[in-house]
Amino acid sequence: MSWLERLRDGLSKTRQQINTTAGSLGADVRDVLTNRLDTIEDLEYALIAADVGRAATEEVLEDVRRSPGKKLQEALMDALTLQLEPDARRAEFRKLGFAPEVSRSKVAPRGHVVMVIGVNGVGKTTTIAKLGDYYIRQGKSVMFAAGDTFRAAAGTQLGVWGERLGIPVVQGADGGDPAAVAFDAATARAARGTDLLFVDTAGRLHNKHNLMEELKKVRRVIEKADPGEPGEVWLVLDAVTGQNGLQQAKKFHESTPLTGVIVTKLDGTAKGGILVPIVRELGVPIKFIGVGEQPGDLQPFDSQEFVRALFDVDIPR
Ligand SMILES: Nc1nc2c(ncn2[C@@H]2O[C@H](COP(=O)(O)OP(=O)(O)OP(=O)(O)O)[C@@H](O)[C@H]2O)c(=O)[nH]1
Ligand SMILES: [Mg+2]
Repeated sequence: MSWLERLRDGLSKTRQQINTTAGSLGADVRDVLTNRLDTIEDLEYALIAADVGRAATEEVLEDVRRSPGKKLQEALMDALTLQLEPDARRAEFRKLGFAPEVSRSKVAPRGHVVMVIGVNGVGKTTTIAKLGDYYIRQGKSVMFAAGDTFRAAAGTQLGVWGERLGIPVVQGADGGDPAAVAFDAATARAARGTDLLFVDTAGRLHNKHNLMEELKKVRRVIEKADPGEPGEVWLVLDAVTGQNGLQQAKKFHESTPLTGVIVTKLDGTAKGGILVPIVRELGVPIKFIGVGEQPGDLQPFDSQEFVRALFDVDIPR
């Protein structure tokens, strides 16, 4: 299965929820508004169940009502694509009444050091491996820092990936100070002139004060080792956690300001809509999405492609 098929497949549960209105998705919006208002109610329910969130759902329905000339599915897809745009663009395009053409772009990190953070088991370490694979293919030189000194096997896990991908890994002592590993790695990256350093961190709950302080410290020492870095702080979020994931993201963002979010495990959730409130309420862009356990299963995020996959509509290539 290609990653796109896996994404479509993964979003099928979310799609099924929206398809409570299946018979009506092909209908004209005008007809729905005059004869089948219950369809709008069904839609509202489905969007909320998919974790799109209240504010976004209201705007989506408003946009649909304002498009009597479109088919319901088309109006819905345009409105959802807009909800995945950053604030300024969203406001601008909602005024114009259509979705912007966005092309799946390469994600170029700002600076050289990317901190990768998140709660336990969301997929940080495997995502770092996939990112390494992605950027090597883009012709970049890459290093990893095994900054999870908490879980005994974590350094080995990243080490194995590093070996497989031919990416050097800066290791620390088990139980050692994660900030020390980050400092060594950031110093080594600057000295070697490597393009990108991805710093793995131990999984932590967003409500554990000490652990959040530890993240700030890791950030500070990277800055000390290499002023101006880290250029990026990416939060990895497991799509399966839905609204709880959104709460996590808010807490992490308060403690260590995020520059991007990576949503993993979109291959197994009915909560695909959670991407919408992440963009809206955090104002942080989604950089990549993960749809499986293989390296190629991590892909740069594209709002149109995502919405098309959600509705199982063919994507012109
Ligand atoms: N199905 C699926 N599984 C994934 C995806 N991304 C990661 N995983 C799996 O999730 C599990 C946990 O991945 P890790 O990378 O170890 O997660 P982590 O966040 O580093 O975990 P801790 O370091 O323990 O906090 C592994 O079995 C991964 O293969 C994804 O997009 N889809
Ligand atoms: Mg890990």
